[in-house]
Order: sequence, then structure tokens, then C-alpha cells
Amino acid sequence: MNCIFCGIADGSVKSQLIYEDEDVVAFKDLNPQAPTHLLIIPRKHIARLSEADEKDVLLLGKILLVAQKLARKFDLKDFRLITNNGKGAGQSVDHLHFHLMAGRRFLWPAG
Ligand code: DGP
Repeated sequence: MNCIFCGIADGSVKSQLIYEDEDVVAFKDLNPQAPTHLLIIPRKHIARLSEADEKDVLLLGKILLVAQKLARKFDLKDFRLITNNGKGAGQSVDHLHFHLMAGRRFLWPAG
């Protein structure tokens, strides 16, 4: 399997790493859409949220708490946390990731 985000997680692909622990990695998005735009991923390869299952419940919760920790660390009061699930929703990398974005106004509903 040739997965760019698995490469970032194992260090074989360069990235601007912001956070890592035994389960979760966060790094700067290559193509930022906001002044702060981080990607938070599980080290485990899960293609998208719809492919996670009950075994991943702690991992998914941990990702949310990492997002909270990073928002606190960077003093982000208003932020958006999203995952695109499937091509039609805008997913271009098939490894579960959450976009943590802040520093500009966001429209709702999301485009
Ligand atoms: P999505 O469209 O939701 O699948 O988001 C994928 C994001 O990943 C997109 O905003 C650009 C980013 N991205 C793609 N390849 C790389 C990479 O090699 N390094 C980094 N840092 N970000 C990447």
C-alpha cells in the first residue's frame, strides 16, 4: 500500500510535524486553506471515517482530544474541525484525517 499519510506518520515522508504520540500525528497541511490549517491523523491506516469500527472508539476520541489540545496550544478560540468522507465530499487522500482550521471566518453551511 502506498499511502502518503502513513509515510508522514512513520517519518519516511517529510512534513512539518506539530504533534505526535503513539497513536496520533498532526502536521501542517501542504496546501493551507486558512492561516492555521493542520491535519490530524491516526497512525493506523483507516481509509475514511466510514471504515472505522468499534475497535477504533478510543482512537477516534483521542483524535478529538488532540484537536482540543492543539487548539489550546495555539490559542484558537474559534476553529473548524472537519473530515471529508469520500471523493464526493472532497476527500483526496485515502487515510482518515481531520482538518483543524482557524484564523479566518468560515461560511456555514460549508461549501
Ligand atoms: P482532503 O481533500 O480532505 O483529502 O485533504 C487532504 C489534504 O492533505 C489537502 O488539504 C492537502 C493535504 N496534503 C496532501 N498531500 C500532502 C502531503 O504530502 N503533505 C502534507 N503536509 N499535506 C498534504
